[in-house]
Amino acid sequence: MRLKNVLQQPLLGLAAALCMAFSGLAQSAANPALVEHARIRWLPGDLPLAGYFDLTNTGRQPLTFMGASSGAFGGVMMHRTIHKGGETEMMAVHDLTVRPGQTLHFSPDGYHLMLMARNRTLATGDEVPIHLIFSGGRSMDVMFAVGGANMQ
Ligand SMILES: [Cu+2]
Repeated sequence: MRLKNVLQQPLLGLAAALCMAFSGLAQSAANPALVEHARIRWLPGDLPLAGYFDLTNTGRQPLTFMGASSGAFGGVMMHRTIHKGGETEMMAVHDLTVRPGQTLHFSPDGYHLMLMARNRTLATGDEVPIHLIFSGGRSMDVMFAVGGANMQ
């Protein structure tokens, strides 16, 4: 069974925090993201690794994913793989907005997290925490499972 991760509450001012404490509705409204199938494709040596996941907006407002960071890597970027005239290239992506009810599939043929400069040895079966950042000061920590080089 796969772990499901829900969005952490945003950083809040005191007034908003008090409001949250008395309102279950506000609290559920603060958790509009569901992340599933979080995985990293392992490659040898110091090669950058790619991270994939499925991101569902469970809220009623558009959800904007701003990128990620991880203590396990020197840098994390968001990329999109595109095919152009028989060539495959990657372009940097600044942010992605997910419509209410929409699931965005990060995959080898599309969006991915580019995980650079790993600062420890990783092997298939390891789990790596990655901090996913959303607009509005919201974020969530997700465990990514390291899979084999042929993983999709
Ligand atoms: Cu890339």
